[in-house]
Amino acid sequence: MENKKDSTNYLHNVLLIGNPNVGKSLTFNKLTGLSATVSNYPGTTVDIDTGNFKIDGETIEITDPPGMYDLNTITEEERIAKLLLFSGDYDLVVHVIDAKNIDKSIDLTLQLIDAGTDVILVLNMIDELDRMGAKVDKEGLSAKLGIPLVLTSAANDIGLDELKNTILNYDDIKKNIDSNSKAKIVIHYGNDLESSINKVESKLEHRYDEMTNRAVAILLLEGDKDIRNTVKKHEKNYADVFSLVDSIEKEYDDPIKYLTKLQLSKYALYFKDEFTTINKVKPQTNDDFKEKLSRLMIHPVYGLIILALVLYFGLYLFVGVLGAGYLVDFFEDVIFGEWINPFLTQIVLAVIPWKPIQDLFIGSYGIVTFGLSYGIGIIFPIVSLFFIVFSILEDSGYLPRLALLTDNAFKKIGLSGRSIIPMVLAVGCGSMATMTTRTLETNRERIIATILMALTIPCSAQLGVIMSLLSSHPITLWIWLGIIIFNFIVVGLIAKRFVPGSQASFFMELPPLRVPKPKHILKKPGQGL
Ligand SMILES: Nc1nc2c(ncn2[C@@H]2O[C@H](COP(=O)(O)OP(=O)(O)OP(=O)(O)O)[C@@H](O)[C@H]2O)c(=O)[nH]1
Ligand SMILES: [Mg+2]
Repeated sequence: MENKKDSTNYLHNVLLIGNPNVGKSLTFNKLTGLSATVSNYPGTTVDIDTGNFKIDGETIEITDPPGMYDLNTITEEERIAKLLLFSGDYDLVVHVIDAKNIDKSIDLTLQLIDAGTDVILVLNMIDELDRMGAKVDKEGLSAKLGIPLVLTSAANDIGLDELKNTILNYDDIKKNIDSNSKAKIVIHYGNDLESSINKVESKLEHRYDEMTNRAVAILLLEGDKDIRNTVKKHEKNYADVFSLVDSIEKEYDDPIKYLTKLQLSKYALYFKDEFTTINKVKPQTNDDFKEKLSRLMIHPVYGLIILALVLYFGLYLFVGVLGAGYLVDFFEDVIFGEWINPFLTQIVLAVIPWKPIQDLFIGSYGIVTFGLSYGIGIIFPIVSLFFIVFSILEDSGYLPRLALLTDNAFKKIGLSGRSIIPMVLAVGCGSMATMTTRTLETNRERIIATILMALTIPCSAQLGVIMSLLSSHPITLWIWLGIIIFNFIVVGLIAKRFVPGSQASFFMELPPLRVPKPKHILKKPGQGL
């Protein structure tokens, strides 16, 4: 393995990849000490985070892109990860998968192995597998795949040192596996597809260094547009290659992408059956309860009742009454009114002899007595409590269920349920939420969602001001909420009418419901403020 990135400061440039919501960002944070956003819904990371860690005097650079399901990507943010993978800038890939869903994710590991990529497989969330009572045959799986394998629980700091060591000593560990494993898996897509792949591969004249020519041929046959661009750059006779690919595609009744996926899923099931005991364990009672609650959350009637309860307890009672009422009073009247303001007023009067300059700091419009007491005394408690509710919603896995519940209503304004996530995030911070519209499937949905966020949804700072103004008359809060909803519907209907494009479909994997960790919840207000 050679280090392909120009920079020589790093022993390895590691790319973390894997399905959305498997714990890549949490692993990244634990390895680097940084704080990339972590949430329990697919599509949290929409940009590329880079950091590094030191081990045995070596520095290792690590990159955390958005999640992707497959090398054949659908959304823009999935494409980011794929393009990094294609860039050849990384000499080592760490593929993180959810240990419970090995059969749904290991096909990407197989694609990577088949593409000649240096890859370490990480089975994360091993705590949840343990709780199910299931086991993984770590050595057997590693030997069969022919790659290093680490079992981790990023949330509980398990396996992270082993992961660091495996990255550091990748070459030796890999050599060892190669010399010991006898029956390493070789991907075979069936005779017809293999002969088609060979035909395309033999037409390629360039030697691709970011992946094998076989992988390039497979991606071409699967109709990947990005690989076409790469091939166009490197092959003089790219037109012949493309026409060969097009003619082969016509020989098949089904899209080749579907056929290769089908074959890979068979391998994936084999790995799950052969190297784990997941199929042999019974679901836990705790899981039964979560399953029932999950079903209620997406039920058209009970789901709305749960939503009303979440709004009432989370937003109205916790943020509105406790935050905007009691806490703001306490901060304003006691902390600033009785302690800070009188104390600072005394200091200013003693130190500054001129009234105009004194007025700059104290009095009705002073920076301290007005600016600070309103900024900190009012906004801080409301926004902090808001972010606590927010992170409970994010970490529990409620948001994707809300997305499913609201899908039908959202379709009426040209969106899909998926857009509820940027909408809810917009209440936290509009600009951050605009970034997450990247996870939406169509351009039209992205535009409509952005228009709605910009025109109708108040951000947390505005919310703080409005709540503090209106909380003494709760009825006005409900009127205000009604106006926001009215605006939302009207702007949505107008946007649907005028933004061109087709209706977005809805697909979202439901992550398991989890009790959020207090440590994560308390971290979020800090990131949000
Ligand atoms: N129980 C458990 N939960 C975990 C573990 N690792 C991550 N999580 C939780 O899984 C959820 C997803 O974690 P993220 O780190 O945001 O996942 P990601 O892969 O970066 O997701 P995207 O950015 O959407 O691609 C969060 O709620 C984490 O707290 C783990 O080892 N065990
Ligand atoms: Mg992430």
